[in-house]
Amino acid sequence: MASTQAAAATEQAPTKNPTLLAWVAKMAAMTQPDRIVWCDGSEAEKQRLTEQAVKDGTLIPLNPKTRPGCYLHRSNPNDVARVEHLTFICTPNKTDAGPTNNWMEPEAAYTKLSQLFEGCMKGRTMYVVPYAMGPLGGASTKIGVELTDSDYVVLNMRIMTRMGKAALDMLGDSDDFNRGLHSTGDVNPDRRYICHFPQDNTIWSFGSGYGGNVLLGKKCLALRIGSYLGREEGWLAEHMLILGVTSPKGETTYIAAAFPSACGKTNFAMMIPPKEYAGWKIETVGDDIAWMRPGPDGRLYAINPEAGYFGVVPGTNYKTNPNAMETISKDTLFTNVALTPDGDVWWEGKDGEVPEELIDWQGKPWKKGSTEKAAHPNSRFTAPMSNNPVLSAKANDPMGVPISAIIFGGRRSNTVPLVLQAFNWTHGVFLGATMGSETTAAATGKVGVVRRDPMAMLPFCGYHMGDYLQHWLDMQKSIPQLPKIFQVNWFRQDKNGKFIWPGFGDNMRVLEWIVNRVQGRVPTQETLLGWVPRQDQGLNLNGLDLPAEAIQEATSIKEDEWKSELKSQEVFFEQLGTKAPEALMLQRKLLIARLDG
Ligand code: GTP
Ligand code: SPV
Ligand code: MN
Repeated sequence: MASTQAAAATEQAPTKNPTLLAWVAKMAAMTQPDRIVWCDGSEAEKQRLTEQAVKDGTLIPLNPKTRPGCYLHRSNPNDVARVEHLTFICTPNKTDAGPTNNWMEPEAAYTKLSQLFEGCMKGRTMYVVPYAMGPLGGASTKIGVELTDSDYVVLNMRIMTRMGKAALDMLGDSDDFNRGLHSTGDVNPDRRYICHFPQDNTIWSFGSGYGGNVLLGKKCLALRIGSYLGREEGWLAEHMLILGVTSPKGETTYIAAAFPSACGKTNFAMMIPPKEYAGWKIETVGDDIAWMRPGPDGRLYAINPEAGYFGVVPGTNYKTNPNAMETISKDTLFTNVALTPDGDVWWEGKDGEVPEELIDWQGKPWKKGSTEKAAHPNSRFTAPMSNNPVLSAKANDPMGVPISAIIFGGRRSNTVPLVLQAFNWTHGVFLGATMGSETTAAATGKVGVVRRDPMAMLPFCGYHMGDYLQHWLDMQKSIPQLPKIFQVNWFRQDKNGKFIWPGFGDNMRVLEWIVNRVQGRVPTQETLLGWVPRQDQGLNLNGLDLPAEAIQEATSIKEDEWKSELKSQEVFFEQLGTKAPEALMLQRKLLIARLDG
């Protein structure tokens, strides 16, 4: 049986790459699929897979008049988000994975997972999915091959990456590709593992069919393995959106921003400025991941390694994010949203009336007024970036875009002010390193608990967090024209638990201040924490219907809150032990001295 599979892997293969063929044959011998299908990324293949997915119940076709080319997928209710407690970094030494990652010894992990993968594809098809992370042919672009028994994964990878023949052609005979193996298995959370082997450029994922656990190019390769490679090779793999903001004068500034999962990257990257900003334009380069490296002119250049968006659905509407609404109007896969009687999709926070009756995300009847959510809070859309009305032409540029500012932003109901600018790069790294954020539905576990999420990378850093922060500090030496660093918080709440700042399009007001600071146009006010907008010549609040006290509250810095914040930061730094970078400890001391002084 095994040798037949090995032979089949080679016979039908559209490549002669010996390393790839040998690896596919070896994985097939272990998993024993009935069939091996090499994916070419063609339209015909998409149609064939879609028809089959509809037939086997994986996809439900939506109304072709209201949602042309769109489908609904319902995942297993036990499998609706990333599983951080089942995600492992498998390095020979435990210290290399660091205190913020789960660790398994590589041989032990291979042995354990081999037992699960052994024969798991019997009666099933193994798809061989070659894909590129980054524009085809780009110097920063990386190739991966994902072997999977899920047609849903193939259809998603087709949207999220440059998938198929083109990626295989780019690989040629090279052995430099990420080896990804995935099986949905029996979707049993007790037999679910997402294992990364940075030294082998390998990812094994078993027992899930959901998003970040299984679309291996995304969090697993582009962030966990990517961050590991970035440290070795002198670049940064980050959980960041990338946008271009063009002023009425035609000056474009590129900005990268790290917000934790479900904290506003997609929304910020596609924002439409308010009407007071006639002539300003925002264009999206990326909405989730940035790979950044020093360019020949001394600036830091960023590419978006992805080709699509796997975005949060709830809360998306024509007021908050019209560009996302356009993006998901066609050729989109919806996961875990509700179904309307006329074959459209619905979610909490969608425009219009709440429908009287729906089929909820689990396929059960749902009535208006129900206390249960109709769509899962982490329901997602998968849409090609080419659907985005404000897609930047640079999204396909292998060189990427020069970054002038980096923003760090968490979800904090208190403590962190609307915006501030770091005093310098080291202080900016300190702001990123000490980021806290309230947990969201993007990962399983309790929602709304503040945790340290340095640079929004806590779940995605593929090596020791202390080394990662040191790498950020070290990058200063290789970037002569450093981006300026900022911190923002859209999520501060009033006494009644309501967001104070209107957010979404109005975030343009903060963005304009950042652009003006970067271009050296506005004066600023120094505070204990950093530079903030001045009362005069500060934020443009024209047309904003917000009382002065609210602005005051959103931007306030309260010393008692900062004293407890510093305690929480201390716990985090203690966790890093001797790997807590000295420069950051000094930043901490300076801040304490300022607060105590
Ligand atoms: P991942 O894809 O998980 O990495 O998330 P993301 O950072 O791209 O988050 P996204 O933009 O999808 O936003 C997540 C949630 O935050 C949605 O429910 C949004 O409606 C909400 N949100 C985004 N921006 C703002 C904002 O400026 N203010 C408020 N109050 N909510 C926002
Ligand atoms: C995130 O959780 O940050 C995401 C969604 O972008 S997932 O791909 O599922 O990780
Ligand atoms: Mn993300």
